[in-house]
Amino acid sequence: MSRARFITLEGIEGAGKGSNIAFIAEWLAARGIDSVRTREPGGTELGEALREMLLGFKHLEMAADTELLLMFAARAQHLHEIIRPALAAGRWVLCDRFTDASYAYQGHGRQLGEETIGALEQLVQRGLKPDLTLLLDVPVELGLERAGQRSAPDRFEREQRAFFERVRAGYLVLAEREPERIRVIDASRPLAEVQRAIGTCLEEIVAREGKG
Ligand code: Z5A
Repeated sequence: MSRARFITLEGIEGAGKGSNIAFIAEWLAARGIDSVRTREPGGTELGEALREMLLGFKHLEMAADTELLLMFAARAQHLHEIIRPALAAGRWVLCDRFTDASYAYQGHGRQLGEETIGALEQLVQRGLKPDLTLLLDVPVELGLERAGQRSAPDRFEREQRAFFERVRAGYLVLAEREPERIRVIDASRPLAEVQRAIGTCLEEIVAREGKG
């Protein structure tokens, strides 16, 4: 059996992660590749409970460190219950956000720095990283406009524009550092064009997959 791959989608709010994850699952299914679709924070019962705390309005005084630790607590459970078992069973994992979001939002947005995130990443992931990360990049104004049309704001979406500019810039720094893994896709284009670009990245990873 060839090794299952771990694919993550990243980007600021409204970049189109939710709109494209179903497309990716269908694209893979059409090529006989079974996948599991999941998200962070969340993906497990415990993780979804943490998600409610993180995104809801009940804990407005939440400290940035607390936020970061809750993200990684949800991630530890997610890896244990969903991600590692699926990969071990040969199922590809498609995840709407993962640790790059912690670097971008907590490391850059909240300005906690990358070192702390790196230490938690090491502790919780023990070397496991996504094989491919699709960074859907849009200008902040467009992302927020799209997200605003979709749903009521969550705790993050109440942040000032400067916060999202730091998050976006943080993502681009990560992509520059790991260009092989993190592929930047201009998601300000029409959906069909975005999906063509995603398809090209998927073709590459499937071809690589064939080589083991
Ligand atoms: N977070 C964190 O801080 N640290 C972490 O470690 C993790 C997460 C893991 C989770 O929210 C929050 O947690 C997130 C970061 C933080 N902050 N917030 N908020 P989430 O990921 O569940 O929610 P989100 O990022 O806000 O998702 P979203 O707003 O739903 O964005 P999206 O999934 O990328 O976009 P979408 O729903 O697919 O699209 C939005 C709208 O735009 C929709 O109406 C689409 O039809 C439309 N759309 C999408 N693509 C296009 C194109 N190409 N053209 C035109 N219209 C489009």
